[in-house]
Amino acid sequence: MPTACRSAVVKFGGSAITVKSEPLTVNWEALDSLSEQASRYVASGGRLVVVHGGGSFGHYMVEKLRAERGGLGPLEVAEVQRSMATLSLAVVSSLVGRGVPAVVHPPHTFCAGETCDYSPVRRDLDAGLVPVTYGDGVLAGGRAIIISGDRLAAQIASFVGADCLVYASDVPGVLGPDGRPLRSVRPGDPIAELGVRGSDVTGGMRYKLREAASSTSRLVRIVHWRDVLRALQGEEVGTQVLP
Ligand code: IP8
Repeated sequence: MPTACRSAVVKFGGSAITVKSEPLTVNWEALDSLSEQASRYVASGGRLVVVHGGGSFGHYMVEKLRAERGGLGPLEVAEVQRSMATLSLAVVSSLVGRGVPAVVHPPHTFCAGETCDYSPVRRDLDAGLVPVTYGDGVLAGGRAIIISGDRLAAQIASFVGADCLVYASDVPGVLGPDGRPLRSVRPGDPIAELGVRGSDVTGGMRYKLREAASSTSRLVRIVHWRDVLRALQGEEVGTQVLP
């Protein structure tokens, strides 16, 4: 199999791997498909880091706790972390079940506020493992900070020198104002304003584009979750994000 991307960071979007309208529900069809594609990529010699989003785990939990308790203190941060750790175990189980040596790196162990030290992720990647991390809640100075997986993915891609950064979504790419997927996009370009299904506490497509465009990877794409392997093989699927 030709591999255009020798090393890659793939973000499993929360919109893809969870059922956003159903609290705390994994979309196993999408997650297992992504794991299968990751497995084939790794078997072909690709170096891989997986980052996943919060979907109906992290986003739902943050919104619920804010509404019920008026804000996020230490106990609420612990509850957000527990919900994300639960989802990460589903991701790792799916990957390991397909022969991918996936290991979890909870971001609250290597991020102080929004400043993260990605050395443990690179160490495990260099050792031949597939590090898995995710958007999370961290406590900094008594205050909860929600770190987006979109940002972690872009920063890790730069830190480990990944050729490619691929965001897997539940839509076929970034949609233009006419509702059709764009072949390429820059952060300031006009795009469709999509209503959010379920909760989103970190910022939607414009935020994703800004973060994606900030990475040093030579190829950055936003694709439907079915098309991740094709993107890693160099096919022009989804939308290419330009700096
Ligand atoms: O879905 C959000 O991560 P994202 C994580 O990558 C939480 O933005 C805890 C809401």
